[in-house]
Amino acid sequence: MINSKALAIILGGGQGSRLYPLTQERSKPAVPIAGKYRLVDIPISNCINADIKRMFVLTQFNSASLNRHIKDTYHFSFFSSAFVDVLAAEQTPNNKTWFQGTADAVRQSMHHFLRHDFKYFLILSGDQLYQMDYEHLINEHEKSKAKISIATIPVNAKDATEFGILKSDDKNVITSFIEKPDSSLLPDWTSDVSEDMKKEGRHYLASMGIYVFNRELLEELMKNPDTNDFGKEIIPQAIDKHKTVSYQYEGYWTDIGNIDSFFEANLGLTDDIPKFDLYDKKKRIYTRARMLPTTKISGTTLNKTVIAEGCLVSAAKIEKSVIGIRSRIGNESTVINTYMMGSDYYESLDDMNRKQIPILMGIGERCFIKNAILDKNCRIGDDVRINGGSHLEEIETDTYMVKQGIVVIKKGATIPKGFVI
Ligand code: ADQ
Ligand code: ADP
Repeated sequence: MINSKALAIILGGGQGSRLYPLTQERSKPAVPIAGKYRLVDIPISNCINADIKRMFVLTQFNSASLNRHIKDTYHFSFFSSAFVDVLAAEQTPNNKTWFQGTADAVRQSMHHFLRHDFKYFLILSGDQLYQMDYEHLINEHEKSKAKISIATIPVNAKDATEFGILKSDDKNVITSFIEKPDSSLLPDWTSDVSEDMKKEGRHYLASMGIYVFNRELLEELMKNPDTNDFGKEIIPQAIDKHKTVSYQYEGYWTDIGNIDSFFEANLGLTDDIPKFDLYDKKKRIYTRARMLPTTKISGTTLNKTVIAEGCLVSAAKIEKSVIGIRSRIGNESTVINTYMMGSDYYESLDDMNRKQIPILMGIGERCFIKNAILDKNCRIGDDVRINGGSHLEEIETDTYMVKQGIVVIKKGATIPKGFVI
């Protein structure tokens, strides 16, 4: 089945500076999450689950890993019109700059979209963890006879300053909107939310950055070259002129825009009942099928840990951690509160035996790793001690960075034997 009404546009990221250094060598949608997926798999899977199977991913720069991932993962039938296309900012004779913002990214790519037959643009953010039924969203949009729908969620005062905040009338028509209000303005922006939300102190209705636009309207709005951003310009300017409704959602949703929220979202998968459910039969999250062997574990005490396929683990203890594909963790090592992304390939036994590789990929022996993110293909030597936390100063070296107390080891970095962070 394919939903012929909607075309999905996934905003794959600006420069990704808040997720740096994970975005040093790849575009944001390609950042690995949950041990085996990539960020872009979330909105793409939500679309597939809603039969919306024509998608464009807009990204600020083209990365080989993003293109390879999409090409190798999303094979649709030869006879279907389904596709996932990556559009990176292009330099053309008329346009010499990168995308100036989310609306500019859509504007610059408009000619690619308009070749297709559809009624609604479904504009999605590429850096959020949630499972939403977009088919229901589109149906509600149609029923409301609105020209724009915005998915919304109640948030607390602390988070409200990070989002677009809105107010709606009793028919869910949005009457006012303010992008990222200063905390001093918040008292004027509360909404009448459900009792459950009130109990959690979530009194403000935030835009989730998920929009449905009628095709003709977005086409018209994009003709104004002075608007670069949906949150800052398009939405606040549109609500008075075009019927815009709120589609309220109360399920799990998190914006994983920075290292701290990225870390929390990943480690959240180790909770007894994770808020983001990867084990749901209907709302499946897709990723590349890799045909990896099973994971082998010897002598390790495991607690609240998620381990992907193809790992070789002989650590002493792993606790509250997400261990990604092909990870190798040596004897007597301890890993706590850590997201290890894993490796892109295995080193052969021959290479290891001939000692041609001084420090093997993965974590060596007798290491202690806590509060860290290890990007792919890292080589952590024996007896390394990484103890992340707020006591550490923010610094950056060639091989690692400390951000918000979390130690991020860069992709492919080698941390020498006995090194202490
Ligand atoms: P932000 O998340 O701050 O607020 P923005 O930085 O515009 O908005 O990002 C929205 C999405 O677009 C993200 O996925 C981002 O990576 C991507 N993006 C940003 N610049 C881009 C560019 N130049 N090219 C391609 N993609 C780009 C928005 C809304 C708020 C709302 C929050 C919800 O403006 O009103 O509350 O989303 O998260
Ligand atoms: P993922 O499982 O994360 O999608 P891939 O299996 O696509 O990763 O591998 C990522 C990259 O690593 C690919 O470009 C692949 O060719 C590369 N790769 C595989 N084996 C090796 C190797 N022995 N040395 C260097 N790169 C390799």
